Amino acid sequence: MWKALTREISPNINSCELTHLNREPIDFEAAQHQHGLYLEALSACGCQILPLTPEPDLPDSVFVEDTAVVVDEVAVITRPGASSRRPETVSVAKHLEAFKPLARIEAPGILDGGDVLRIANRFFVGLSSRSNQDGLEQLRTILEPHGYVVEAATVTGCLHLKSAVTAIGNDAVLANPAWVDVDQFAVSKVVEVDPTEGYGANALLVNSRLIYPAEFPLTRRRLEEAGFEVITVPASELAKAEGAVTCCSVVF
Ligand code: CIR
Repeated sequence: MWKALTREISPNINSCELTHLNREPIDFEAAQHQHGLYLEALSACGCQILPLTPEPDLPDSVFVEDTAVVVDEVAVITRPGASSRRPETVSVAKHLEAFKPLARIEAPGILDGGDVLRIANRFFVGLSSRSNQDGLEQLRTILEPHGYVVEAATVTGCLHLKSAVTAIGNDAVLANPAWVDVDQFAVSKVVEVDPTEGYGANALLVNSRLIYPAEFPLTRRRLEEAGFEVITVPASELAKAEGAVTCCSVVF
């Protein structure tokens, strides 16, 4: 069975890191409600939810994706680019060691899971403000012996590579071409976001279905017209913290 590592939202979410957005108040209760619907969507897609220990003092701790990259053979504990987020990895490592051998990204490497795009057995690492060449090379050293390919990707204008592009199949991506050149992924199918929905490139693929924010109906229509099954969840509150749907889980 698929497993989804998740964590409840910190009551200090309003002190989250922000890079590209201006701070807007996040309604904690509304965010919790939306997060609950997200967990339901994960369950509906066949995932067993694995809740991590809450970390009320770590504002961004709901965004577990950034703390680990998990494949069948190994769980890679990252070293997040924002130093305020590094303590989040302690509980994640403790939880994942029950399931997989662990490997770790070490200083001076930095790597956020949000910058790690997996398309079949290829991994693309966005060299952003949160992930560097050293982090990429460490990830390559860990994953290549298991048959994966790890490459760099260029991204601009947004926080993470997966703000700009996500995998929606083994040979297909959803992308915002204003932030990323999709040619670098060499896939045969590209769905572009509607130009008015720049933040709409983040979809979470689970068991052939896409968990997708309700806030981007025009892009949703594009996905459905292209034949994808889409489950929408309201995700407006955590979007104010620069989080989207992939960010709130590690699915393995
Ligand atoms: C941060 O800046 O680290 C958080 N406020 C948002 C992280 C979102 N994570 C993700 O896209 N994977």
